[in-house]
Amino acid sequence: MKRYLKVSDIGDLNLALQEALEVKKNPYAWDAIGKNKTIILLFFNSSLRTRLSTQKAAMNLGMNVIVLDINKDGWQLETEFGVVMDGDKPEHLREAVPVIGRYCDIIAVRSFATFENKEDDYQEKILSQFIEFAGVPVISMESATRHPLQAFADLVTIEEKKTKKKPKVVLTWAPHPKALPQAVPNSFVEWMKEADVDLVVTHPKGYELAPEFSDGVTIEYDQNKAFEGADFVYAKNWASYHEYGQVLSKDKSWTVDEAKMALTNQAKFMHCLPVRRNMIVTDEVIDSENSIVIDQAANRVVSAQVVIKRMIEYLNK
Ligand code: SN0
Repeated sequence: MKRYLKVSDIGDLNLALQEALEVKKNPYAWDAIGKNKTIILLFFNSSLRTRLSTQKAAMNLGMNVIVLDINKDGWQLETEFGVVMDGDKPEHLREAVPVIGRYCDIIAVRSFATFENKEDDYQEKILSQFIEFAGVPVISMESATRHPLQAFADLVTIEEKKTKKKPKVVLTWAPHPKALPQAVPNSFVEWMKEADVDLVVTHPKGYELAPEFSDGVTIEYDQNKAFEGADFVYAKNWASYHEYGQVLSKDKSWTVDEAKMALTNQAKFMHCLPVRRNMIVTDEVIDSENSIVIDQAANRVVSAQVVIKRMIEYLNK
């Protein structure tokens, strides 16, 4: 695997799932394949799970790991082309990325949507410079439009926890004080469309995802109706796509609570974390036996390890 940015990069989902379960059962079976290979985890934004799980996955494969928080260490990077660099950014990505590519065999990068400009975000202005100039394989650790390591871990979690062949999976918008990216819901929908699940997305009007993700997906604007018979409830906030980056609602009637979970088929509760308690979900629901958010986070090591393993196999060919 040469790059990992979206669902199509993983190929057959059943094969990926099989490999994930093998890796989970025996995480150290490939502990020599990454010897003398270096991965850099480069962050433009905060991280807990992504940083730790990706580092752990790389270590399980015997790799050397460099972590760089570009806002704290290194030069502030210019990302616009053709600008006179007379401001506070001493270095351009155009040099920084290929330099890093000479030191590292794999570059993993996190760069969230900035919400400054819809086109820039949806054309992946930052990530695409990494792909173009790195000269080595690139992994997205959440880009402006997608979070594929999360979605893969979510799929593994659903596969492990499901009690029927084709579970009903509901992605629900929930309120949040800030404007959050669409990356997590975009990727979740992108993956669930290809998985063997019955997917329903529910959100207030105005929160429709970009057409490339929402096309062909069942949208139910009545959250209670959407929850009926659900086997999995995945909560997430996102800012509006159509009124780009706007918070159109903070309606607490969308918070996932026990009354809503009672409408489901004893659904498992999922969230990618970090989660705002009593905004997105009540304490009672996230602390209940049906909450699988910690298992979901644990599977982040598994998804990262499959991806890095496939990249090392590609490099070692
Ligand atoms: C990020 C997001 O894309 O929604 C990362 C999720 C994996 N979440 C946040 O930035 C949460 C920040 C907050 O203030 O709650």
